[in-house]
Amino acid sequence: MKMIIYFNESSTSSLKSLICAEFSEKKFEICKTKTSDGQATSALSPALQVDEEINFFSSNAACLYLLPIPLNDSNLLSKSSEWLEWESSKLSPAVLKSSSSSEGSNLLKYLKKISAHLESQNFILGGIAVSAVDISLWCTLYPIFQDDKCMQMISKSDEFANLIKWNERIKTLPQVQKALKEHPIKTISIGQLKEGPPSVKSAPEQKNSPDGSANVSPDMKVEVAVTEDELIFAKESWENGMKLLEKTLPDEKIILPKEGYKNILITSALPYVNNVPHLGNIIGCVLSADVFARYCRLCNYNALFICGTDEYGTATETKALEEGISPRQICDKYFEIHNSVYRWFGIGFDYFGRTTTPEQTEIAQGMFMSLYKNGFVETQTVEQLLCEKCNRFLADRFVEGTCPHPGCGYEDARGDQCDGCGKLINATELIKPRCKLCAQPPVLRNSAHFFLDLPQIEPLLQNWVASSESGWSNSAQQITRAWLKTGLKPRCITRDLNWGVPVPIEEFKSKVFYVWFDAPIGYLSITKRYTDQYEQWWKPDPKHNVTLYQFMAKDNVPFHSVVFPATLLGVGQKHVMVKHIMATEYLNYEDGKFSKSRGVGVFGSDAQDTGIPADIFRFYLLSIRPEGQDSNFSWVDLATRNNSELLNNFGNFVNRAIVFCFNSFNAMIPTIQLEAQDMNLLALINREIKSYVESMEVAKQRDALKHILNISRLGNQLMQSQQPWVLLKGTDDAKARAGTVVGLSCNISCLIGVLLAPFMPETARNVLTQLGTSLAKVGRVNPERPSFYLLLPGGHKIGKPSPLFTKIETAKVEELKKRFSGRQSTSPAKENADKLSIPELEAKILEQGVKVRDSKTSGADKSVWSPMVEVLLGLKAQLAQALKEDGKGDVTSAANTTPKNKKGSKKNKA
Ligand code: B3M
Ligand code: ZN
Repeated sequence: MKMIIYFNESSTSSLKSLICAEFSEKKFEICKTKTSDGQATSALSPALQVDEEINFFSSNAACLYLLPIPLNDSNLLSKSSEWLEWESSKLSPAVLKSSSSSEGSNLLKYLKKISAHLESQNFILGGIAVSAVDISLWCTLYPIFQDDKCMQMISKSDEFANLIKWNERIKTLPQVQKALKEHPIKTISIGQLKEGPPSVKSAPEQKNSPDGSANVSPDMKVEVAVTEDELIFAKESWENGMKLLEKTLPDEKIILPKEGYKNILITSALPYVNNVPHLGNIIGCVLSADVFARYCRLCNYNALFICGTDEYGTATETKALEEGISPRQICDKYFEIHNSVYRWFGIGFDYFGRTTTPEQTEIAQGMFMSLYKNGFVETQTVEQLLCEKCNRFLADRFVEGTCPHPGCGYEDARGDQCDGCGKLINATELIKPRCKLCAQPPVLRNSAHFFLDLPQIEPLLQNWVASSESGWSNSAQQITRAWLKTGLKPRCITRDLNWGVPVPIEEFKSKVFYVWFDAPIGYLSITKRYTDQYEQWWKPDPKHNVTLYQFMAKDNVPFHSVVFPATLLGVGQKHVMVKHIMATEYLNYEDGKFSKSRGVGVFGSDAQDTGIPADIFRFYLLSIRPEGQDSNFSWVDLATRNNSELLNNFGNFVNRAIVFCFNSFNAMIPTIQLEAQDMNLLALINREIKSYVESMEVAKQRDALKHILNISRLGNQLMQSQQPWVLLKGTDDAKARAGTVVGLSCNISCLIGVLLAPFMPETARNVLTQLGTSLAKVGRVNPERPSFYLLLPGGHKIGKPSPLFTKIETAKVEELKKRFSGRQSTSPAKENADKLSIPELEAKILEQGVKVRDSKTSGADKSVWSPMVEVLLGLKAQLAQALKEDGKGDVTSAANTTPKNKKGSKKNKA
């Protein structure tokens, strides 16, 4: 048998095979892989070669070959592979990081882990003898054991006592002594041992140099150390990665679950139609869900992304009254607004529907009937306020009166809350209550309602939560636990309203379901509008293994984690249950709250009117996505990130790569011949891709974005250290090297284009088009094996370069800040555009009154004239408001007409 150990005196992994070879007592030769000038002869020689044909590229594999674990102990075998895996994926990178960055790594944590593990045993795997695992770990830690400062530091703490003893034990073994004596190792020096975040440090903010290039000093080489395993993996992936991808999913008109694929169902909370969404709403659900859906498509997951407007309930009725149109008209109007806003933001729903459909009625009623039959609903009588004049039960916010709280006495308290003292109110306790619409005093009436019997479903629910919550975002888990801790009470699921899904029980037929009972059913009914095969997604065949991801803001969590799941469990038809609740915190606007009424913040089509592209908004919103805590939108920050991260880092790199290829290589990707240092770069890029995938899988989209930007930083460093512009003027070899650098840079640009596609779809398309390719051709990520592979081979023809981003100037920032800072700065013409004058309102009221009377006298059904009445009431409310603003109103409580109001009204008249 002939054994060759490839030895590199500055690599602790060579030491591993050397020591293990001493233990094996076999004969071996040494082949040095570094020449005297310190250059590696080959970045990729094996660690060990046996009989000229078996190559062990990984040093851990070589150790196991030389110093085998007894094969009959499967427990020991699996433990040893766990440890070795940990050594190469965690420990070794942490040691290297401590040597190459001042930022600290997880190393201390790992040392503690090993030390604690050695508490009751002499060696890592127990037993009386040293194993390949001990040697592997020990060699990796060798630089630390050699470093006096490090040793001083760790010997101060008892936590490392076992580790120090273990070091002594191994260091003094004769085989170890012999190996070290004959082939001493040059160790890297370890910086200060301290803990830090595990990702690559981002480069300092870059400024433009005169030639427009990022200002990275030329000697700043890409020389962060990587492990040998990472190099092997990088080479293998670069060459074969493209082939490793399975076939791309066929593009089908209707997406249904497919056997053999990951079937992913994605929903975004269904926005109410009573408002125009603001940037906080957009990042909270639709945009986050869109990024996830687009990521799934990159990964070749079979994903369906569903959303739509939530159209029933008091909120819609109130809005209708406010605007003087019918609830149906409100829904139609706001559905269009939401739809067009999302279209502008590039939200790629597979289907965007709405809840006021026959499908919704059918499914909601069906689910209710199942609950009813299964005994999970009960009736209770509730005291409610009825306005006899308006012939309607009054929702809390439709009643006003005097605050019942002692010492307050505020006369304009609302049925849910008093604006005078801020306390919550029970509508039935208001003193001198009056109907908000007609000012008549309402009467108390009993009304029977259905309640969902949550206490009865609770045991099932608790079980389900316990088995599912691990896939939920942190806040979703906390909110749910808080809900469950207090124990569940029955919840009322019906209302005395017109605008909703009718309750399908004879005695209740004038009532509708509470909006939160039917809203989540909207997910199903909207899917049914998309395909009548919708049950394949919502009541999936187990063989399809459908996984449900739901995106929402944190206030929606209890309905998705408790109430709706309880409904589904009560229905008992094996519906798919949510696996991942992805909840966001809130987004503030310039350190305050978004407020439509005060005109603060960016709403609806405002973003479009700024002239800033949708992708820039997407990028910015995603980079401040409120994941762990509330975050803040600021124009200055948006401009800064646009100008530094997009324009200067990413845009600059991609543009330089493409321009070089276009001008100096005839728009053709040059031949790429990677050198050892390029392999190092590939390995570093792979780390970023791996982190990107890990973050994206759990919707940590902010983090994922950072990893993409780290890749373009690495790209800039490549350009800056290799200077292809200088190489191009040199020898043939230098020119070939320039080709490699440019070809590699174009490939990195292409990779960034792909990874960025979920975040900035238009920009991605632009980058890929300039590179003469498309998402359909190269847009794939392999989540099983996240790595960089050759995307654009030598000879590939690229398109024309053009800059990706434009600078946002300070003046623009100032203008935008002003424009959206409050009502006074919005254009007055626009403000009043949809407000009618008093005479206009009076005329409309007359006209509408005639319509109602005609309709009633013609014997039309209530369902026909009641919406007309709503419109009439709304117009009246508007008139009352207008009169009040004009100072003419017969204001019920004169005391509340403050001087400020009067002043305001004078100004209005002027
Ligand atoms: N419409 C609340 C909201 O827009 C509600 C969500 C329903 S999700 C089923 O915040
Ligand atoms: Zn009334």
